[in-house]
Amino acid sequence: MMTCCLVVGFSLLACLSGAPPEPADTVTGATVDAASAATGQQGRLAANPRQLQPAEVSDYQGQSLSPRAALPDNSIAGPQYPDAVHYRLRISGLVDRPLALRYEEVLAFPVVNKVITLNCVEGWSADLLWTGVLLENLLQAAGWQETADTLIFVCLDGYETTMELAWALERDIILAWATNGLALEPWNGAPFQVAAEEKWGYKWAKWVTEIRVVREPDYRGYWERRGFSVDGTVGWGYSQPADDNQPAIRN
Ligand SMILES: Nc1nc2c(c(=O)[nH]1)N[C@H]1C(S)=C(S)[C@@H](COP(=O)(O)O)O[C@H]1N2
Ligand SMILES: [Mo]
Repeated sequence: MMTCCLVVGFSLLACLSGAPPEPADTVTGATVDAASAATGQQGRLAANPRQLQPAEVSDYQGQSLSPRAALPDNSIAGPQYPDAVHYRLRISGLVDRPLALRYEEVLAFPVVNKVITLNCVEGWSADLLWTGVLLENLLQAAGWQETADTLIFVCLDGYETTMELAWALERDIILAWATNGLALEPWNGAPFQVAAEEKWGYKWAKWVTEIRVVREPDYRGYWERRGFSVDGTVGWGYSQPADDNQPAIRN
């Protein structure tokens, strides 16, 4: 019954967006309030545009999850409030069809669920259930070009970070719209956060507004310019300059 609501919800969204209906995976026990997601509430993608669960889930398929509230907000400019009416996820650069997708158009892509650990270089980590869409599916829709090798994620707060295109494809990296069964909110990255599996937290771009498909493997985002590695793989050493005035350390 609940699964049924999800499928109906997604078909409805697919119709609204004009995209062909896609078979949706199941988010266990989820329901989707398609109407409020389509219109946005109070003109914003505000708190809980989609109430997926009556409450946050604390375990998923036998794996226990960290509470969302355990995540410290260490972002460069604090919560961001995307505008539901004007918000677009842009996919630009080395693509055949540049896209500007509305929130509900992104949600109409097939749903993927994964429990993933987020590790911040500050020394904390958290295991959450991440729900979203494959970057690969978004990139397919835009038709990425052979020459591309890097994705630059541009965010509402001016933050930027990158990911190797091959990594995004091989590791089935998702652009997440929910954690622990609840939609992302302005305090934790709404509408979308990159769940950058096996990469340090600074690679998990929040409040994403644009994915630039480029051939620029050495491009440095916000923290990369301040000395953190471009690759950002967890477990590899990272080095941070003593202050921002020092030249950035190369990978
Ligand atoms: N737009 C944006 N994304 C961002 C950041 C930021 O400041 N701005 N901080 C990064 C860092 S350093 C970390 S550790 C993670 C934290 O993600 P969380 O809020 O889901 O724990 O977000 C990353 N994504
Ligand atoms: Mo971080």
